[in-house]
Amino acid sequence: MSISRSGGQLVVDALQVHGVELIFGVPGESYLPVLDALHDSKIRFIINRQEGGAAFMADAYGKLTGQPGICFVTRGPGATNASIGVHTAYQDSTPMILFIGQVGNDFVEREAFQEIDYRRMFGPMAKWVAQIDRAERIPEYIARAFQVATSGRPGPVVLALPEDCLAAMAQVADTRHYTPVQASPSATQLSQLREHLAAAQRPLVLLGGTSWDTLACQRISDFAKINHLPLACAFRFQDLVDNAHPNYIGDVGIGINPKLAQRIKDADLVIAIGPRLGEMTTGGYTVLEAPIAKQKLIHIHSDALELGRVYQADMMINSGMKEIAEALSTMAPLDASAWQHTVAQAKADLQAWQQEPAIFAQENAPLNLWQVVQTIQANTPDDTIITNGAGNYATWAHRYYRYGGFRTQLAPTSGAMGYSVPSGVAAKIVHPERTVITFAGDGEYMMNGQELATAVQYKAGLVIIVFNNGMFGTIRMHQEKEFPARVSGTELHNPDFAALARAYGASGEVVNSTEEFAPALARALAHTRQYQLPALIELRYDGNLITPGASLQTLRKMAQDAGK
Ligand SMILES: Cc1ncc(C[n+]2csc(CCOP(=O)(O)OP(=O)(O)O)c2C)c(N)n1
Ligand SMILES: [Mg+2]
Repeated sequence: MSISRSGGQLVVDALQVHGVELIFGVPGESYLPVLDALHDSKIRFIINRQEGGAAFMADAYGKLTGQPGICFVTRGPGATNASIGVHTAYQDSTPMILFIGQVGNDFVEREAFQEIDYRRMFGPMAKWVAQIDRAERIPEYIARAFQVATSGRPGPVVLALPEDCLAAMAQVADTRHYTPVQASPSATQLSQLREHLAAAQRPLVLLGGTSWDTLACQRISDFAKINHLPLACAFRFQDLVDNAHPNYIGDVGIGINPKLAQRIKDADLVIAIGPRLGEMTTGGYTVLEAPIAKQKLIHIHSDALELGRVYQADMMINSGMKEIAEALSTMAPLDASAWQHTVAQAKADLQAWQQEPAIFAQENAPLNLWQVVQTIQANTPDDTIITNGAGNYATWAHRYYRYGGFRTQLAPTSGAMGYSVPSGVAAKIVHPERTVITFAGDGEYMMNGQELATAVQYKAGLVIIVFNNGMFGTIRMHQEKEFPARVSGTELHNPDFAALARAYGASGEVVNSTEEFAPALARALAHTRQYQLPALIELRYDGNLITPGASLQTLRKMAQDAGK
């Protein structure tokens, strides 16, 4: 018979059974037995400054490794703070497990201090929510949590741990390591897919979603190359292909290259491998019309329930990404003479789209943000990880940075602000040997900028670039389009970000002009390497530079001319 262990010890032992080495969180007295068991474990507990930051770090960990990101938080207040990360993991299909200390069973249901019913609170934004009421069942619940978080379409699981359950002693054996389960395409489906492709004139492959790994991405890139297929990536999954790959033709998201949108509309076959086909990836259901697209559509997804949810595709294949990639890598090459020429055309469209926009010259702008991205690209290794949250500043990365391949991009498809800094810090902790550059808006930075303290504490030497335009730019942009010249609720009076960074123990510099940026970046990179401490560069620029294509003034005038 196994020895008697506390609930807290059983939780930590179960995590170790499943290979966990790194976890994130904010402590609470609600889970002291877990904290105590961690004391003698090999698990590294990264202590965050706010649960939103902790949950975003767990999401970033899940995206980077494919293993569930683990986050520990306390009852009601901790859990509510962490919810943004759970929602993001759900929308982004990221494996994650959130453990919450819960009110003991002696007081539960009395609206005890900080009590919330997590099943109801997290029900719509997690794959599975449960409460473990008996210490003997902790190994079973945790094994299932790992199983659920990683199988099919990955996502978040929430487990509540009542105080008395963590304190209780139980004799129970450990489980085995979990085994993620994914579907595979059948031989019949593969031969049908091949027939559709053979009959096509203008096929296009669209990649997205999670449960990929380096080999699967390589296999799909090779499949595209051998068959001369144009390869696009869905919104914020643009690192599934090395962007320098000859077949990569651009990302399908907000502010899509109009030529790429037209190319998808004109395609006669779209093979969507992995993405959910939501409005960000379909131009609000215009590039692919719902429920029946004009193009022939083959939708391949890891979740059977995602297939047919919106699109009644011509073929729907339930498959994991590794499984479909392996299957496609063995497919006999097709005669590509009908479409072979389109790859170079589409690549040329992408390259033209990535040229310097005219706006900086037009506006006589001292700081050229396109040049900023070029400078970053030229001075960092190909495996650099770029992170960002929501905001118009992200466009400069998405459109002009050429991502170096699998897991060089961490960005929330949920469009959550506040993701940039925690994901950057987590990336640097997971991969200390890689360069990490975080793009943050001035609004966005303030939502989780406190995690700079976490970066300093754990010596995570990332570079943070704050795009300070003095406003919630995205909302101001929409405001000018709908209600021109009526600025309301979108202005920001900011602290001195560089001075603030120095107060945290990071380096901090302000850049006002293009010439200042390259030396500032060199100093920041040197600082991160020499001291393993973060560096922040604040870019101060005129808020009129809102998009690469049009200034705020132009948008205002267009709206006024349209009678708004
Ligand atoms: C948590 C959260 N709150 C609010 C929003 C709505 N929102 C989207 S972008 C944006 C403004 C972002 O401002 P900033 O970070 O300064 O970037 P900018 O657009 O100015 O470049 C807001 C408020 C959001 N997406 N997420
Ligand atoms: Mg801003």
